[in-house]
Amino acid sequence: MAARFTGAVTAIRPFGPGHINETFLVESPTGDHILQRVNSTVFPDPAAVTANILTVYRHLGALMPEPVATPDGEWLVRDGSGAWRMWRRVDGAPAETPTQAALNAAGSLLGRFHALLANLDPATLTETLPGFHDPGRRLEALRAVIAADPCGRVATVPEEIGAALAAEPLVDLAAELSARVPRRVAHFDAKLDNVLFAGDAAVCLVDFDTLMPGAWFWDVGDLLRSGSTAAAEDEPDVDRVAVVPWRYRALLDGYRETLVAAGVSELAELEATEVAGAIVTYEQAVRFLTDWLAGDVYYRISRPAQNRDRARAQFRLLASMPVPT
Ligand code: GN1
Ligand code: MG
Repeated sequence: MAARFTGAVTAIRPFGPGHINETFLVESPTGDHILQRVNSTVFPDPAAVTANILTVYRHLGALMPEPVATPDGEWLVRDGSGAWRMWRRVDGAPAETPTQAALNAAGSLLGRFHALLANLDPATLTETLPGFHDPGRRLEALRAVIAADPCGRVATVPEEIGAALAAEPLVDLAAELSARVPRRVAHFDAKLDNVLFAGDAAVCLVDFDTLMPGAWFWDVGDLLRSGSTAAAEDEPDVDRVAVVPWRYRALLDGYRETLVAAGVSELAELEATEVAGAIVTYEQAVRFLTDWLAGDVYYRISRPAQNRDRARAQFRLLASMPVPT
């Protein structure tokens, strides 16, 4: 498949830690490329996903890797196994142990990304995964799987289920904020792993499949969820999972300073950033817990009980997230 895009291929190998798509690094005489097979269970309309990406790429012309077409001008190639697309590889990598400067730069990059998207009409993008960021819908799905208990796993996570139900006020808070802020174009998977760095400089964002119309605070929340702790998303030792205040501040200050300087945001959007970390951490915890109870049907796992550990770690993180008083 890689050759359909690049012609000659010198090497190809699996690449990156994604939970959804399959990703490969392709070396070719024209440079390094990233090839991906879109998970069509998760993304039923890869053509609409691709159209969203091209709309945003043409608008920005920066801060994201360049999509690559086949010599015939196709952005998406289907074969028996799915739909494939390619990007030019960017010189950069996710941060292993980000410094304060790197986190500040990541926040600032997201602020710049949002600022540049402020004048792109969200109606030009398709809502490819309706209700993607919607903790109320996610909690309903959790309740349904608890009731059905298809794998007999409910008894393995009483504390996590309790935490999910106890934090339900965050559902209403998210709905209130969503109603108050403008509809924008957002990334919708703006975790720290999706920021590439060269040293402490944040070079670009990656993983644009979830680009959709929606509120910006979901992106800020995802960056805070993923970047405010040094613990892995699936850390089995939950005592190691907590928000590190300087990390949290560096991310949020970087974001807010850049966005405010650009003069494009509304007050309600800036206010929403203060609770976005808690909201997105909660939503993600509920999603991982749901998948554990459902039998690991959504998120790819590389070891048993990984989704249980992911859920546990996210609930522990939530407990140390700044929340409204
Ligand atoms: C998934 O594809 P990947 O691994 O970057 C998920 C995100 C979650 C993330 C958690 C389409 O992203 O919503 O935040 O895992 N993407 C989709 O790491 O569900
Ligand atoms: Mg993703």
